[in-house]
Amino acid sequence: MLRIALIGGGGVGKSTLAYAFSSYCRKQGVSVAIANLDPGCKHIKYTPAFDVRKYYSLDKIMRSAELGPNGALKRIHNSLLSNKKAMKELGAVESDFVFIDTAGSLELFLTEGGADFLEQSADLVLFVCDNEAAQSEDDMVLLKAINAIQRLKYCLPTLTVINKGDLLTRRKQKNGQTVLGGMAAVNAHLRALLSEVGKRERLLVVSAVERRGFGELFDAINESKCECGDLE
Ligand SMILES: Nc1nc2c(ncn2[C@@H]2O[C@H](COP(=O)(O)OP(=O)(O)OP(=O)(O)O)[C@@H](O)[C@H]2O)c(=O)[nH]1
Ligand SMILES: [Mg+2]
Repeated sequence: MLRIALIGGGGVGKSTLAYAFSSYCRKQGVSVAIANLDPGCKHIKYTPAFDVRKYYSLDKIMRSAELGPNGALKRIHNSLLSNKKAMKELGAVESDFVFIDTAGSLELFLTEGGADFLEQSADLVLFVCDNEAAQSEDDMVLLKAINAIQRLKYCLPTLTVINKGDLLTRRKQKNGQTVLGGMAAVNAHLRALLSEVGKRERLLVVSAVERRGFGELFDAINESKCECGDLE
């Protein structure tokens, strides 16, 4: 069993990816379950094997504690770790792959109590961002840095997944000159990485809606198993 947390900013496509990629994995003969860890979500496309909304309501906590959505989310995550019933139910979800679909907040996991939750409940992290975060070569360096910070924070293997690959386009400079952007920037970055002997880093580009890049993502997850301590 491999427990895979999808984390990243709001609206980057974590839930859509969890839904679409799980059906791809099933076609590869892998059993999959998805846990919903977003207490504020209103619609989910998949049937969750665990749903945090059974235990917490973001709206209720916002009202009762007079907090905004981020504060309420933080409070729920802080309480979740000591909620034995919820953690037991989440821990009892069994499948080859268990995807943990989290709420859109990177700070929750980088600087708040969510990091402890991740370390206890996941073996591998998919850091999901979208086309907006992959517009230039500088963005690639930034993504690499964020990946490194995450590995430090969680002590978990982390794959960076650029979703909405279908929307990656070349960007233009203000003076009309075309600069390397979008998919071209990703490719240039990968070429530079490949030229460095011994580098194992990858940037995975997928499109959850067009279901592209899933083969590479599936392979990368399987290759991460060694790093996760799952050597079968
Ligand atoms: N073009 C495009 N749109 C996508 C893709 N994946 C998701 N979306 C759209 O992006 C929007 C947000 O998708 P979600 O899956 O809800 O994103 P999320 O990261 O789970 O959002 P939060 O849970 O609110 O943080 C939806 O309108 C999706 O249809 C993709 O690969 N390409
Ligand atoms: Mg979501």
